[in-house]
Amino acid sequence: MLQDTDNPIYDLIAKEKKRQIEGIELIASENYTSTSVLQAMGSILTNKYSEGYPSKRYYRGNQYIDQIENIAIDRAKELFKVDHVNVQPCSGSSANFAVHLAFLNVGDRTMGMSLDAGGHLTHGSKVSVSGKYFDSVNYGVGDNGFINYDQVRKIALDHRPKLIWTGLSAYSRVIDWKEFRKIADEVGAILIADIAHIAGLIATGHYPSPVPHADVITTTTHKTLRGPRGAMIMCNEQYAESIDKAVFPGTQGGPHNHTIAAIAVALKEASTEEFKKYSQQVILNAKKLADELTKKGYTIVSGGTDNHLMLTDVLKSVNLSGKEASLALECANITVNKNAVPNDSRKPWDPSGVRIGTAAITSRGMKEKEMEKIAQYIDTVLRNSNNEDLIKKIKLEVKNFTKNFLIPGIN
Ligand code: DSN
Repeated sequence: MLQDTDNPIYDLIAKEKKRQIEGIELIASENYTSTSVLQAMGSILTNKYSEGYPSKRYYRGNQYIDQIENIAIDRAKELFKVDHVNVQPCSGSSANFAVHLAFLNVGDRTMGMSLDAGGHLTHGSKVSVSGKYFDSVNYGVGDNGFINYDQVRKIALDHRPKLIWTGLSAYSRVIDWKEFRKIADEVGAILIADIAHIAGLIATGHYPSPVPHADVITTTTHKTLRGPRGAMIMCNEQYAESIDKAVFPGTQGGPHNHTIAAIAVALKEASTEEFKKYSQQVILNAKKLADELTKKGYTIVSGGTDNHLMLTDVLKSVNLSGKEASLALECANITVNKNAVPNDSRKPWDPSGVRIGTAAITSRGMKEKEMEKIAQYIDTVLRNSNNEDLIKKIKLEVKNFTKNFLIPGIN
């Protein structure tokens, strides 16, 4: 047993478990998986190599692995109503890299939402391979924090990219996939929707689906979808071969079979009525939390949220940088990440905002009433960030508060 063979690692896992239990987890990209997902993830499937795809493997002995991968694929097709699914990308970043490889040559032009506007590093940021190997141009959001589709169109027409990326990491509003489709058609671009953050909300019909507007859809599986850390690429039959080749052998070797099995389990869970209700509550909670923070004088980018997250300009609200605010909150067992806000004048390492999400706390069964309490904790901490005694008191309150909410897969 791990406890006997490697006590330092066992001990640190136990400490991390305690941290998860005793804290309010507001990182928008995190969630708690079920015991079943954890069981599949921690299984002997990790022992097997299976380069290739079901019935087309380079190694023998894949009779069961093939069946598992096919189940994952079929469940994803059914849930998202897509033609083709590749469940092998190890992460969202590798999925997005594979998409670039499938359609572009080095130096070709790609266009995506800038990081500070709520896009993702892999949508063409200059510090990522997506902006280093490819000629990337960015669009942002208007002064009101919403995507301005006229501006997106103008940038697309001026630069005529081969790929247009939509999707979000910190954009809290509904994306008009249809309008992006029109823009992509006007410039002859392939349209990619990265739904990593909102996959669970889309699967349950609580956020518009990019199907059939996007040509290719990428997603991680561990955020609102509540599965293991992994990713998928979904596309029309027309692009299936290019996508599969770009994943393997283009960018990866043997797939993580334990993860693929856990993705299959999560996809089954995501098709239940219970998960549908959970997803709806995630959004209700986010709206409530945004309202409560607004009432307390916080600036929420775009004035609210349509999904599971919000971006709070803490510099404007309480004169703390994102780094200072996230550190103060961590001292009270409340976890958020510092985040740039649109047109941020500060550097990403210490930006003006924090991003707050409700997917994880909703998995613990928290509802609107608890959002009022959490907004109160956040406000007290941020307005008294130098008062160590008060922060210690809030930390104790948070510990007691979280005791009432069990964590799937842990308690
Ligand atoms: N790191 C993830 C997030 O927090 O949104 C995306 O890569």
